[in-house]
Amino acid sequence: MSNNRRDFLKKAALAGAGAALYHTAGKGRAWAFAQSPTRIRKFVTSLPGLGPSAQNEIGQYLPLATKHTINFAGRPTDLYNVAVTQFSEWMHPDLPGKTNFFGYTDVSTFDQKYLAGAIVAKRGTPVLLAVTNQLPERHILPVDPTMMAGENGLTVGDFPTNRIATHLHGGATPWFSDGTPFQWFTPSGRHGASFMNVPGFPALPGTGTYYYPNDQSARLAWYHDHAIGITRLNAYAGIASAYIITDDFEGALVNAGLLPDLIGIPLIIQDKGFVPKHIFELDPSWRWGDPGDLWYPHKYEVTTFRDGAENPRGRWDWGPTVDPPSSGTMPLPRTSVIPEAFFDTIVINGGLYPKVSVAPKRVRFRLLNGSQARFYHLNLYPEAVANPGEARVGTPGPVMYQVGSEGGFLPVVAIHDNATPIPLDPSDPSDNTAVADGPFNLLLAPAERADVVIDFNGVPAGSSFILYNDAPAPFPGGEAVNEYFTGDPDQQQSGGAPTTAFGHGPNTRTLLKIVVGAGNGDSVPTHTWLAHLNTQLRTGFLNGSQPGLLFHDGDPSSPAFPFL
Ligand SMILES: [Cu+2]
Repeated sequence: MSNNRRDFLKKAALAGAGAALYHTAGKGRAWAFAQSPTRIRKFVTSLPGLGPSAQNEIGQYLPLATKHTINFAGRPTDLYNVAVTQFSEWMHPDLPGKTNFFGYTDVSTFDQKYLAGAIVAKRGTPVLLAVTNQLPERHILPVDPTMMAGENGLTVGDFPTNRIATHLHGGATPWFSDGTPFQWFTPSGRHGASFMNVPGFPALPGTGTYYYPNDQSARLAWYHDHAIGITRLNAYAGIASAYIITDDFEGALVNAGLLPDLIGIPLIIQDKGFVPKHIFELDPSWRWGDPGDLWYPHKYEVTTFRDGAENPRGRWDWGPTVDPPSSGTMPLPRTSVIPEAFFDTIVINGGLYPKVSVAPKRVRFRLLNGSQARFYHLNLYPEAVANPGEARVGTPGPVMYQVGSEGGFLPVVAIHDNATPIPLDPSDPSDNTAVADGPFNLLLAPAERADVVIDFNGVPAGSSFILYNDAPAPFPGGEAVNEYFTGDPDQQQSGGAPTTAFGHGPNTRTLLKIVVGAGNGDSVPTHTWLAHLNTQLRTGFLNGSQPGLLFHDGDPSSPAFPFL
């Protein structure tokens, strides 16, 4: 342990004691909830891109995994070797320290970065992925030891916390490679009941091997951890990366000029909380990361105590005090899981409130909602000239043409014209409830993807836009304590954050700033492009670019998509 850290812990312990006294005195200051530092400037660092050539001002980028071509099971196969390790990274110049993560890293480059290990796969060419577990014994986040984790009542506390299981989200994968919760393994090779390496591709204890046939159409998938009882923590800690499947249909669209490029700009959108310097004033029982590290809820703050008294800082209903009460509730553990976690700081590709420059043409973005629970309802608005960093809400920005989703290419382009704010349910006077059926602009639930071409043709150089989220959290019935925006009400007395200062986080609305540069636009006008693209998407769809979707129960007389 470094002197600095020991010093910090000592000071922290004192601060914690002080806060606890304050709490006892009834002044209401201490509870087990914290907000990220309030002086993080928005839109000062650039969006981390794919590969070292796309790094931002503070060295952030998304490293690709290294491909080795081998012959396996009689077929050319792409082999990737990654490790899961602990590392730290500067995420923003205004954070009080580096952030500790768990995450994938390519074994040959050992380039440890947040969301590293991106894989670009080709339809029909299988991928063999070998994952070596090099995690330390201690988890960087609060682990609830009482969660179910095995047979006969075994819980998380009965097992090591450095268990991993790699799941390809969106992959059509054989069972032994699906990385389901009981397929976990530890660095020493201890493993869950259904762990199994790829037949014919064994590995030493502490490594798991996975076989992905890639017998599916082009799309953005992602791989992330899925170990029983700690999936929420491992994925939030960073054990996740992109897995892009390309195919010939997509390549032909690129060659025909109907897609700007094969990969596009990834936008992996997540919400995170970062430990502030004064963590022990906010959250005296916090005993995990240092300032700058990831924060995670660890205490189940009940809305109503057992004696019926309301908890003004409560966040979650509790079995014994709901109506009707549930029976068999166990005592709340000291370090507890909570139903779903929302955080106050938006991170895209690991960048906090990043900015990105684009040419005045059609630009392809690959969106993934990599958040645990937060939905995003997205509109693109012009940046307010008089209020830099804020959006001119209600003024539509360049149209977003959605060409694909987590299911691959759509049969027809979905047009999001940025003229549809979240529809609010008038029966909730607090304006925190969305109409669940829409209409929506672009709505992304957790783990959903959107393949979007934004049309910047004709936009004057120097124009800037804000990708703006107005989805309640939870969705559709939200709570104000989970929403952060400039000038929001001070909610410190109800377990929330102070007012967000202009130009700074926390903010869950202004996600990304897009600045349009100078240059030539596309030679094909957008209405012509759209007509041609729609023809190709429809033809590709009907020709089986998406096998298995065309007919109900395989019956050709019953088309699933009569509108085609
Ligand atoms: Cu998943």
